Amino acid sequence: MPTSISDPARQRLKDRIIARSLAVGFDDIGFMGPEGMEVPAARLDEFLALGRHGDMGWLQDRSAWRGDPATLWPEARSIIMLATSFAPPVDPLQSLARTDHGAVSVYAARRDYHDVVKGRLKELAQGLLSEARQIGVEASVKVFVDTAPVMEKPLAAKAGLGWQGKHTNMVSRRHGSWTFLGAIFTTLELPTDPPSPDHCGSCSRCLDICPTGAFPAPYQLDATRCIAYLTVEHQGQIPRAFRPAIGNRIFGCDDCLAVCPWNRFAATSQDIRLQMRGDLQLAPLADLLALDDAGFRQMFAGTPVKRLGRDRFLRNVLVAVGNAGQGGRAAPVAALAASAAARVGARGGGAWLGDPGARGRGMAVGAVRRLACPAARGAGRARPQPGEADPLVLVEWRDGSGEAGRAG
Ligand code: B12
Ligand code: SF4
Ligand code: SF4
Repeated sequence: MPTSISDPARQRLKDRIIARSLAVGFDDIGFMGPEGMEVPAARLDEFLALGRHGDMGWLQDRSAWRGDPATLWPEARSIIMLATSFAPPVDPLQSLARTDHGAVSVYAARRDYHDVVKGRLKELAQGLLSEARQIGVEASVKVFVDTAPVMEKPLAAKAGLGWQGKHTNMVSRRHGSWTFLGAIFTTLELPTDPPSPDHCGSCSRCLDICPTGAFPAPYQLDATRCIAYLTVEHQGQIPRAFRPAIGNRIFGCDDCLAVCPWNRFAATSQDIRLQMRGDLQLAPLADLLALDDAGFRQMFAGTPVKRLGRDRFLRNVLVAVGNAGQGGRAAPVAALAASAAARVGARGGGAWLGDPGARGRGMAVGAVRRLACPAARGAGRARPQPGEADPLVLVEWRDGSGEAGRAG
């Protein structure tokens, strides 16, 4: 229900909410009304019509809600957008040179932000309700982070937290490209903030660095070409054309975010609940290959990586293994090759070509063919294992035959 309070009381309430947001751990906050989202809604429709969402069918499922907060919750009168910095202590692009290690993107090599941000949103929403009650007003709230049908980036831009950069993520003058977003919808009518202007200017660093050419135009992303989609959201095999460009990125990609010049104003995140874990961010590929299902779950417990499941994780690791052989770093690749030699042809858990998961088994075909290892190359020239019936795997044997022996 819309509530009736005086303008000065509304402003005081807003000030109290701002103070509480900082106290619970948010780094920035902005306020907006739920109307005026027609342009982002039309762009979402265009993105979907062009099929740029790939197999993220959930983006299409409730697109009317996603494009219009007033349809999602007609009683909402204000939207409070919150940002949490996850600025890394070192440039994550340095990890890309360690081709015998798997690089997990900055947002994922730590506790799952969904849990941390949602906890804080709930705490702040409770605080808002209690502040409102103290002035005799009853209100309702809903909190959203990431998975709800809400377009968080254009909302954050409208609430003045920053602007949607040419890489399509929200950029903040204070925190650069490194922020997680979250939203509180409320029936309270609160004073709004002006939207932030675009400060990209003539810069095109994010567009130029993208390894897979995922930006058809500035401010537009074709998700089906983005490494974050291919390694995190995509269910099937990773298309052959993108495998070399993926390098050693085994979960997500930071390139377009990392080169943004506005990051120079971002202080390293001090958030103790979101501290980065170096052991996850860059781990030896040989160790990752040795993980069985239990080992995978244990290593990535509580992080976004765990949701991928060991089957797709192995798929990604094997793409990186295939690429490691191309880099010419003899010693590290020799270690991987030894690991390959031990696994090629074996059956059961931990064995590449005999892996119980079809995605792992299929990707293993390409990996052993590209690794600079005679044993692996021998197996790569061989035939599918007796009894192999999975079409995903058979297609890898059939279509990738030209890759045999190419490496080294
Ligand atoms: C789907 C999704 C993805 C998909 C698609 C990304 C995308 N850009 O759409 C994939 C899997 C690729 C992805 C990747 C990443 N994601 Co993501 N993702 C989402 C999610 C769930 C929905 C985004 C969405 O609505 N996409 C649909 C498109 C149509 O929306 P859009 O990008 O806003 O589209 C705008 C532009 O294209 C622009 N536009 C289009 N045409 C034109 C033309 C002109 C002239 C102009 C000016 C503009 C313009 O207008 C559109 C509407 O605003 C949000 C959470 C949420 N609920 O909002 C997180 C979210 C966007 N992701 C996030 C993050 C951190 C990432 C990664 C950095 C993770 C990583 N390191 O791997 C990468 C970044 C890749 C990138 N460059 O975008 C954060 C971004 C935070 C921020 N500060 O912006 C979010 C908000 C999650 C969160 N709660 O923090 N993600
Ligand atoms: S996350 Fe990586 S692959 Fe995706 S658009 Fe950015 S640079 Fe390109
Ligand atoms: S890298 Fe440049 S173009 Fe890309 S978002 Fe940052 S300022 Fe904008």
